[in-house]
Amino acid sequence: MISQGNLHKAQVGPTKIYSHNDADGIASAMIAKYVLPQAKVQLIDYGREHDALSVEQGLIFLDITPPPDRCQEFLDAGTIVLDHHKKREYIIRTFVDAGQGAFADEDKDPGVSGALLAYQHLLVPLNETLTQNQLNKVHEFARMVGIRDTWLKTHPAWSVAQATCRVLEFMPLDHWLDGMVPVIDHEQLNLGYTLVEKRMEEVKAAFKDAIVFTLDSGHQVGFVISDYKLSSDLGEYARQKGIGTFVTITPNTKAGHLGARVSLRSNELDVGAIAASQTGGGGHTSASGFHIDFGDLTTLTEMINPVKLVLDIIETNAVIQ
Ligand SMILES: [Mn+2]
Repeated sequence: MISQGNLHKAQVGPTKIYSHNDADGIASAMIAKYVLPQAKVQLIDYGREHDALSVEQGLIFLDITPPPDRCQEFLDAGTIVLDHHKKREYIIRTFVDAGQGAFADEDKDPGVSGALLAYQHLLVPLNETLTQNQLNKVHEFARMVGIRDTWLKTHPAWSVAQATCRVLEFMPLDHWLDGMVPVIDHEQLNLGYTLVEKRMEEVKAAFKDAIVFTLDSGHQVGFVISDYKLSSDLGEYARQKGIGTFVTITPNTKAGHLGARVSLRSNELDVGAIAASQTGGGGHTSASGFHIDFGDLTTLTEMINPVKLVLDIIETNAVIQ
């Protein structure tokens, strides 16, 4: 829970929200900003930028946790953390225990993601203007985001949930943070459906280039070099083709370093544990990610095979779900 005192501080003080750079993070930020209109919002991914975040007063982390090795500094500075990433539970719990956060467990609270945590722990206690009817609509919106974010594939609202999240990721962030009631309208939802169809075409095209390995345990692992945004749908598509674990590698360069974002999806291996074995990595049992830094671009001398590197990491750390 967030204590009354800490809620009050967030409301009156200058506030900065760091929210995860995905649909759930965007929805979490929309919901939080509605009751904290003065807050500045920055979307963030795990990796070098996240590791280097500086501690200041008035921080709120949504759908993401502060860097693990400096979590005490953030705790001391009064940072609020609302997150549901199981591999970071031990960190989130320290904030919860201090009255500075909330956690949702993927097994005990299925469907509860950052968006619903922001609804329950920020919007509801701080709301002064929304009617019960409007609150219900925001709750429904957060619920849809949670269904997609926690991958409740068999839920009857799955396709609404998918379209909701696609349109959230598609429009620029500013569009969602303009002070309106944090929900999406019919037109936006329809655009979401179109985007879901388009995404499916991209997934099929990317999957054609997949390389598949069989581990000693007999589990199959597929790889593509592609946009990480396709990773969840690629994982699902691969599963339908009988490949239980799927890895999307997205090369990038940041601050002169060559690196790659690695996104893992599986219904066989605990990919959260695999990601957690890497610096800055984390996520859920079935969906996780980490970042690899290959080194300074100007001093790299060897050819890098990111697929081999990630395959080694998986083989070393593979645990069956
Ligand atoms: Mn989430």
